[in-house]
Amino acid sequence: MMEAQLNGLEVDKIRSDFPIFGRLINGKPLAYLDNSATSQKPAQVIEAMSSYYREHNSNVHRGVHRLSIEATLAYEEAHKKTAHFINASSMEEIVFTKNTTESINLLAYSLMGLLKKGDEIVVTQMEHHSNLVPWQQAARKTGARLKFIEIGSNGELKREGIESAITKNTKIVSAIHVSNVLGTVNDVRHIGQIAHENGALFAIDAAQSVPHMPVDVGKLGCDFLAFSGHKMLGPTGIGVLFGKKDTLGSMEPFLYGGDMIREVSFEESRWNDLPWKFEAGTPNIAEAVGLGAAIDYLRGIGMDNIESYGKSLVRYAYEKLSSAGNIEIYGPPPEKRSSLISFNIKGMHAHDLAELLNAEGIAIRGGHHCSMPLMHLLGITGSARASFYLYNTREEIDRLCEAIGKAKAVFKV
Ligand code: C6P
Repeated sequence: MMEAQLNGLEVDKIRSDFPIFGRLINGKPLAYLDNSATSQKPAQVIEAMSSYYREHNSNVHRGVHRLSIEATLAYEEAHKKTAHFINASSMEEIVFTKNTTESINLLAYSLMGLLKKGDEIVVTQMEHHSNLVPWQQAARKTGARLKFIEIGSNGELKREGIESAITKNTKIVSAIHVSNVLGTVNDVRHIGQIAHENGALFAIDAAQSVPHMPVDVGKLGCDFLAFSGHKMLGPTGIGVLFGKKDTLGSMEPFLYGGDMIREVSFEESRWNDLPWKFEAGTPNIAEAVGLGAAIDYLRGIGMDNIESYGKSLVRYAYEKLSSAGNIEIYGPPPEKRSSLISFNIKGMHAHDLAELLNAEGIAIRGGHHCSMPLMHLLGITGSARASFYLYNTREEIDRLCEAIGKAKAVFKV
């Protein structure tokens, strides 16, 4: 099948790199369709982390002995790979954190000093809690006002809403790139232009875009970009905050302590160079190595190929699900979305559906997807969500649709 081909590589071959696909769930082959929550990990990532612990384990930036030098080189190499992956100018622009959530918290804390009463922070109405709650807190603590770019009925941001929300009083604009609920791919480049015309800093929550499409921070024109390793074949416990060198350089650190300092006296301290100024304490070294291996894997396949394969899967799923009947699909048409679909079967709770699908070996997510205000706007408390990645197949989507049919029969809807 044409679409099972990815840059000349069989999806079967890709699947064979992922040990978890050897598992049966309730006696059925695993159909893992919960990739927006977290992705599965190829043997190459697992092996890179295991080999780091078996052969190179030590602390970084602290020793002159052989293992410490090897660990430091591996850790710094992971920063360099990440910089190259998103086209940052150097590893100084790559701060490792725990995840997207921590990256955005770092930003909100560090930028709080810029804010005062009368200033504005602008986000969109489709933010994940990670790009909403930290800014709510920053606004509350500084007296700044939090404003929202509105969503239209098509699940896209209103073009005129961008221009009306961002004003000369706006100091920070932080926008989600790809919605984890609607799948909408936002024109973040345009939002960034308007932010900069008004003298504001511009940040992107790229948790759902970096794993699925080529992302180039130069082309997007952002000051900051946050994402998580675990959604892009990497391990949990490693996230990224990209920041432009000059901007990061002028910001206050978020956490204080070891490794982030250059010099300390009893009275005061001076900060280390970038990015270490923002990486206090012993970092997640093996996880950084794992992220580097995930990036190698993704680059080996090609982000363009991954994006087009994801689009072909979502188009197929959208068409099949739309014709299923008694279903409500949220968000824009497939050509305007990334590789995920949220939906509800009328008369069935999303959790009931997720449980019935689990009995068939199919993993989807049901719930509010950490986006309660968006759920409120949609007039629902939750949805089912199927999200795809490079190892998924049309056959798994067929299984999803068949299992939904069975679930509807059980619920008589
Ligand atoms: N969304 C989902 O199932 P963390 O947990 O920090 O790695 O990522 C947070 C996050 C931030 N922004 C967006 C757009 C996201 O989708 C997520 C994570 C998962 O949708 C878990 S709630």
